Amino acid sequence: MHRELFPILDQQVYNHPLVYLDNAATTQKPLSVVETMSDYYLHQNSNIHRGAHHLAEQATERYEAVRRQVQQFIGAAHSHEIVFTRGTTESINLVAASFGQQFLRAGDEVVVSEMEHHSNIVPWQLACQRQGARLRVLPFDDDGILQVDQLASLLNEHTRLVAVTQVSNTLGTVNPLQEIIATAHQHHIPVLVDGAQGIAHIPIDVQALGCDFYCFSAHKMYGPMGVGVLYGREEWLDQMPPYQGGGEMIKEVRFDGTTYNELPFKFEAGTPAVAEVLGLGSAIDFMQQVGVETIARHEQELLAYATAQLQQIDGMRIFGNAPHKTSVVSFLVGDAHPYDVGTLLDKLGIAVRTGHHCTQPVMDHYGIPGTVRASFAIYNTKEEVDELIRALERIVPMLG
Ligand code: C6P
Repeated sequence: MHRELFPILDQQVYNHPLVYLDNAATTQKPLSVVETMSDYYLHQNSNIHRGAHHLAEQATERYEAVRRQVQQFIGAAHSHEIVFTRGTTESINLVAASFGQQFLRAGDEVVVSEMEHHSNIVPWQLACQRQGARLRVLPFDDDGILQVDQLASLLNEHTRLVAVTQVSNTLGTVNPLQEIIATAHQHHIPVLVDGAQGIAHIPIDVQALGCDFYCFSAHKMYGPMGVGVLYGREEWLDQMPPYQGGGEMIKEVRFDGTTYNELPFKFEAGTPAVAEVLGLGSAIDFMQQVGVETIARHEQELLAYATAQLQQIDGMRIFGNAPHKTSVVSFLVGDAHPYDVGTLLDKLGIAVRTGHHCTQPVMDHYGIPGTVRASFAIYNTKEEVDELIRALERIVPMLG
């Protein structure tokens, strides 16, 4: 669907039509997003929030309009709860550093899950090391289902935060956020949700969910690289110290003491990625025009179709068999190394990701070095799934 809006898809790779199945790494961008960004540079480029001139005013207004657009898109109560960052990774690092400095003390605990991306593990390890706290891990079972019934037993009076992914980028599992958040909140513990793999596939309402923080990247939802969002509830963001110092985040700077700007500017030091923020706004327009439910329905069809076909291949092992998944299939075939499978697929024009997908604990769970991962977006077709299957049938015998 809507392939005509994505000119990049219309090309040959090694004399084969490109089949782009690496959407969990990054989606392609519709023309409207690219044009919004080039239009900004061609007609409006200027620094925001400071210039007293026409271009600066226009750029500031457009930048702030996207903040309100994001607020509505994810159902936040206030636009000042939307902080623009470089992406999910920076959003999580911001919370780990700032919340960690304010609320983590020696002997405290942070809970993450076994299926987290490294971006939702390492920042917490660093924060714990700095503060003398420790990380506790909620496991998943062999189908890739989080053992949420064990969460309560991990929580105690030392737990300061639960950080969990909405969707596993490797297994595709959609986690029961409502249950996780309810359990944590019963213990008065805030929850950070890594929405990197959720935002493009599931309608989000952060107030209905009740999460305290929600993080995502524009580039996984048809938007540009280099920009993302941290949503944080006002009551938390207000109490958290600045993450970075610099222009924009201050109220008064004196050598005998500096005061900080109000939300969200306290967390937006320096010149932001204005064109990228406008591109994010355009990506939200695209998703809303198509409809998040329509995107999800189409992807679910591709997921079911691909899973059924893959299962027909001799020696196929699919990792991640939760009943509720997004459009991600991770697999291994026979003894073939995932890297070899990926390389040969590439020679046939098929782009997949191979390796540990920045989730080494998931690989350790299964005792494997990595997987081959195919992931689908709105513009993928059943014919492309057929191409993948045909290619696998050709190359698997070659790899013994
Ligand atoms: N996963 C993938 O191929 P950034 O790089 O900041 O935009 O997103 C990091 C990130 C955080 N959490 C999850 C669940 C993710 O999937 C990702 C990015 C990509 O799976 C690149 S490693």
